[in-house]
Formats: sequence, C-alpha cells, structure tokens
Amino acid sequence: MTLWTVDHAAHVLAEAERARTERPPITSEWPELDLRTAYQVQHRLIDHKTENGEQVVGVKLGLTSRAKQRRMNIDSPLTAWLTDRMSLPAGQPLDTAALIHPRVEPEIVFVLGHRLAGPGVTATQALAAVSEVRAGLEVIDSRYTDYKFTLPDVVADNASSAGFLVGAQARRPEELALELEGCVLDVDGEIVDTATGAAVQGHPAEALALAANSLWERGVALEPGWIVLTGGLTDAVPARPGSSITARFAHLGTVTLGCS
Ligand code: OOG
Ligand code: MG
Repeated sequence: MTLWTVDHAAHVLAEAERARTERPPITSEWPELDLRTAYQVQHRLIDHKTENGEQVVGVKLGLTSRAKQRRMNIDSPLTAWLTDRMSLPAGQPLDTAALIHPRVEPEIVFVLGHRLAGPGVTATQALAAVSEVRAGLEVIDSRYTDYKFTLPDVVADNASSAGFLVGAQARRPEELALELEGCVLDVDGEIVDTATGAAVQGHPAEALALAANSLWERGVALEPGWIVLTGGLTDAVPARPGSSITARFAHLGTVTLGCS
C-alpha cells in the first residue's frame, strides 16, 4: 500500500510529466486529498522545478469561464504557476510528441506593472496594477488520463500547465473595454469557437483580483513583471501534429501556434 503524502503526490505528478504518461487521478488512490493539501502538492511541484533551474515568471488562472467549467465539470476557479520553461518561442511549432495529449486554449494575458497583494483586491485595483494586456494561447497537458479529474487533482497537477505563447502586440488596459474584447478561435483556418472577455468571470480583471486574493491566502503576492493568464475563454482544442491554432482578438492582435 502506498503511503500518500504531499511529497509523494508531487513526485508522482512530476514523474508522469517527465515520462509523458497519463495516470489515474490522485484522488482515486488518495481520496482524502483536500484542496488545501492539493495546493501544497502544487507548491512542492514548483519547488522541484525551481530546484532544477526553472524560474517562476507568473501565475495562471484556470476554470474561470463557463465554457471551461462545463467541460471539466468543475465550477470553481483555481490558480497555478508559470515558469520560464513553459514560455513558447513565437513562430516555433509545438512538439506534440514531447507532451501527453496537449490541448490549446485562447486567453487574455496581463503583464503586471505593480505588485498586487490581497486581501480584498477589487477588479479596478487589479487592473490598475496591469501594465500590458496581450493575446495568448495556453497549452495544457493534464497528467491525468482523458483529462478526468476533481478540483484537488487538477490543483495538485499545477492546473494541467504545459506551455504558453504570448502575442507580440501590447495594449494598455485603460485603452480597452476588456469585457467586450472579441476572440475568434481558428483551427487550420476554420472558426471553431468564439467568445468575448466577459466569458472570464464577467471581466478578466475580476479573474486577476481573484488570483491576488486567493494567492494571498497562501501568503503569495503577485510581483511586478509577472505574467498572468486569466483563463481559457473557450473550451480547449486538441493540438494535433500538422495543425495550426490561431486566436484572433478584436484589439489585442493575433497569436498562432503551429503543431508538429
Ligand atoms: C485545467 C486547466 C484549466 C483554464 O484556462 O481554464 C485552464 C484543464 O482544463 O485541464 O488552464
Ligand atoms: Mg488555461
């Protein structure tokens, strides 16, 4: 019998990522895994990564839109970590063979100009800390079979994080009505989904406020220069070799990821 601990769970998830093999959700073997402990596992996983030379460059929110919540059957947003290794170079195809079963989703991305710490951060305060708004694509790659998991499972797995690509065009937040920002998602030139910024918690700045407040409960503040992915606007699409995935935004420009 396995004695499940935070360390063991983090090790098992790191190993699944390294070996590119999906595995059953942790809660199928450790049903006592609660949300608080799951965030400890997530933290431990990131500690492993930073001990191996990766650097934290920001945070992401997950399950902030109804499209994502419905698909994953979880109605609560969550936070996770981004490292420099996850940052994908523009123009370079995503090597799908290096991942388990990658999917891609369009996101609105913030770059922070100021430190942002909870508690009680409002969307207006959150937006005031933002220096740039950009288009983004996130690559997710759940370490769990068929993306089947509970909230503690996906939290422990650093919210399926695998990669992210940020668009070249930067806008100031005050220039935009982000709840009205339109997004069209294309796969191989065909429109597969559409959304506006309001899909993300009514306004992406609400998601940023949520990140600041919930991270603060775990003693973390958002630092200047950090990237914040506010969460998939639409459901994610599979990253198939040979396909090309593009998010076109009304004012944030276009971001494209080819897959090999
Ligand atoms: C969990 C990650 C969710 C988002 O933007 O909602 C996420 C998953 O869907 O596997 O990144
Ligand atoms: Mg995402």
